[in-house]
Amino acid sequence: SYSGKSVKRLYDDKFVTGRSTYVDDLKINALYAAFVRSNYAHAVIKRVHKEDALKMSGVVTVYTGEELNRVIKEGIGPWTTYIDPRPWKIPKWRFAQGEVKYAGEPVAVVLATDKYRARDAAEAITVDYEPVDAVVSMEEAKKDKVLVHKELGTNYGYKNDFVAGNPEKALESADHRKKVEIGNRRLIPSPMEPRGIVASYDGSNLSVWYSTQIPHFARAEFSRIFGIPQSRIRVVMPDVGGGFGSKAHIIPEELAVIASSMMLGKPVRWTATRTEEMMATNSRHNVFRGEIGFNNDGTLVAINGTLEVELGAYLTYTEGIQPTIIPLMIPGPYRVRDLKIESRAIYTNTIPITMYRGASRPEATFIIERLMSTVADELKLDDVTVRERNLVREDQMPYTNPFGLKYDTGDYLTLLREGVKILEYNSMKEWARKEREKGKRVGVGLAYYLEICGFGPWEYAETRVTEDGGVIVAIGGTPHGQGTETAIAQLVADELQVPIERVKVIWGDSDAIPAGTGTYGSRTVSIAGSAAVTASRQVLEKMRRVAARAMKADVEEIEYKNGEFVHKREGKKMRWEEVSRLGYSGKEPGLSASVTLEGDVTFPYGIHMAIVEVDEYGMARVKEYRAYDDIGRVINPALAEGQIHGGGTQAVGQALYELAVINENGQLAVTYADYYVPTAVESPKFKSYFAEKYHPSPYLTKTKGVGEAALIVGPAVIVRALEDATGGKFDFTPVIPEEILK
Ligand code: MCN
Ligand code: MO
Repeated sequence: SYSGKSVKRLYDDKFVTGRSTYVDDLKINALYAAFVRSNYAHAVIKRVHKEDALKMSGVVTVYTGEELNRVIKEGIGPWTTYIDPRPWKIPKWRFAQGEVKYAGEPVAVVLATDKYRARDAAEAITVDYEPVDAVVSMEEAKKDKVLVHKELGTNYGYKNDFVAGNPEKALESADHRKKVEIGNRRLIPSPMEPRGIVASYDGSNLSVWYSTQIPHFARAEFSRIFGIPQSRIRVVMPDVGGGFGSKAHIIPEELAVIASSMMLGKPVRWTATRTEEMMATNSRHNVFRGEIGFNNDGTLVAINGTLEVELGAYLTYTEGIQPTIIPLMIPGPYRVRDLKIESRAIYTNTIPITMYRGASRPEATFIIERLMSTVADELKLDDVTVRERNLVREDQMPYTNPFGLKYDTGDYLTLLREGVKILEYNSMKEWARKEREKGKRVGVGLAYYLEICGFGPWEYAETRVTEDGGVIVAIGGTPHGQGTETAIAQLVADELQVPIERVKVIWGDSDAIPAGTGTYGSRTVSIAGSAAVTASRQVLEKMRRVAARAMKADVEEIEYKNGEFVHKREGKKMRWEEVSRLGYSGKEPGLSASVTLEGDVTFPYGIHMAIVEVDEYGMARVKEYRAYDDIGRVINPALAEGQIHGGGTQAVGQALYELAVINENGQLAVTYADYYVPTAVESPKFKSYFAEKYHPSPYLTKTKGVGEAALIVGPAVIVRALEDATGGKFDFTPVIPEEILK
């Protein structure tokens, strides 16, 4: 069988030889779009001077919000798959018209015959602005003195209290109380391929080639926004150079490209420059302030605090999940049941914030793991002991957390104990202590995580057997770097007992795959994989029927094994290829089956450890990163490990290097010269292990997700190791050299 083995990624030849096709590589005779952007965080647009640009050679036209919004009928909405819009205050978000709300917001789009002409012309456009009061920090925005959106009457987009038990009483009776402040500062998503889109409206149908994680959702949204039926929209996702969540929402630039194509009746394209990519979306700014109560034995008994999540100027599709999922997951794998989290989301005149790198789970994990370490420090207990005393016990499983989430399967305590051994935590800790005695600044830290992932509500898959016995599997999931397609081919090849070379997995074209939800929340191998296995079973049933008819037998008499349909009574046999050819004889119902499979969340967990070294300039390096995870059944260990490596490297960035500075004028004040995304040079040496005695998810595949594991727990792990190395206390990411040296 293929599952459980490190089968090589199936479609990588083109990537390693530079023949892949990203949106920008598509050869389409299209006009190029370039954007004029606001330097002001908040201003009234008085006049856009298009005249000079329009005279330039190759320039076809210039549009502003007045023209574009005639076509962009509806605003960008919340992600109603996961967000209940009712507690929200949501401003209408279309292309800027009359007013800009953040520095970097597009004000006009130039359409020209090539990208250089388009960009030159965009530079030739001047805009008369009348600056108005802006509010560029959460602290200011909370006062509600200056409003980002007057019509909302407040900067609070969301207010909701998550209460369980009686936190006040639990605080009163706890042996100790302690005030805490924990948070993450702003990040910039930096996918290898920046955003890109080509839109072609031919008078009746709209085709969009799009660097996205959510082609079908995008189709539905384009349909709603532009008033075109979904059947007349095709969204194609070519090769996508990563996203980590940041390509699961739609931005006004992309709507402008589509609107321009509709108005001109010509294909229009745009690929973000790196600078534009930085201004298109930011991510992850939040602070938790509150108080905890804990007892002498190290048990955490109460959490009471306020969570503030910055939204930027608008509510992106995906950011809306943050103020609900973060509180729900703050209890993590621990037994604490008396909590109050006042959850708030706040608009500011800054670049809109989106989910990225495991949205909500890294924040919740950072908060609860910092709390565990705080308890350890206060009581002079070690990190492992404190976690041992707080973890949910196996006999409590399935465990319903204080906010009602049902943790499916796991044995958290056993994994902790095994992990401490496998990762050699105690000996590494001792080694680091000795190194420090010699004057080196090295430290070892660990953290535990429980992740919610594998999100439903459903996913689509179709299995089709071709005339010659090949297998095409169409999935609604949309791998964009993970390699999930290879794992799904493994699952299907096992289910059908055919060589994997025969199986092709396709995705990301809404005309070829009628439905889909997308790839995010580490859901794809579980939900799309289970859908593909289900569809494959159904096709196999059809083939048994075909074989039965051909061999004049009852279906029950036909057994399928290793590519042969056997008539159990008579011993007659038919080969897979014969049956598939018969399936196309014109007398049979065809050899395909499609399913939309319902699914639910699942909860992987694990313990990770890091070894950090700090130099005399306060530059910290993660030398080693070790992980021990229970992700249910592992379909492809190499792919799963690869995810730990990628996630762990990004955790290094978030913990130590990546800080998106917004200046007092609300402008992004970093470039990639000082916004430091870790490369291979900064990535640690990895050791990654998966629990052999795993706890399966309820999915057919028995899998839980791993796509975000290391970036969910990594920041807490690395910060803890940094504390060990320096003796400092750090509650905000990233911990930059200035703070380390303090
Ligand atoms: N896998 C496995 N066994 C399991 C679970 C997973 O072998 N029990 C393998 C899968 O086959 C797949 C990979 O691990 O190759 C991740 O699978 P899964 O956890 O199901 O996650 P998804 O396929 O749904 O991918 C989404 C996840 C998310 S949410 C982010 S964010 C992220 C991540 O994947 N973005 C990525 N990893 C990324 N990797 C790359 N290269 N690029 C991104 O944008
Ligand atoms: Mo994600």
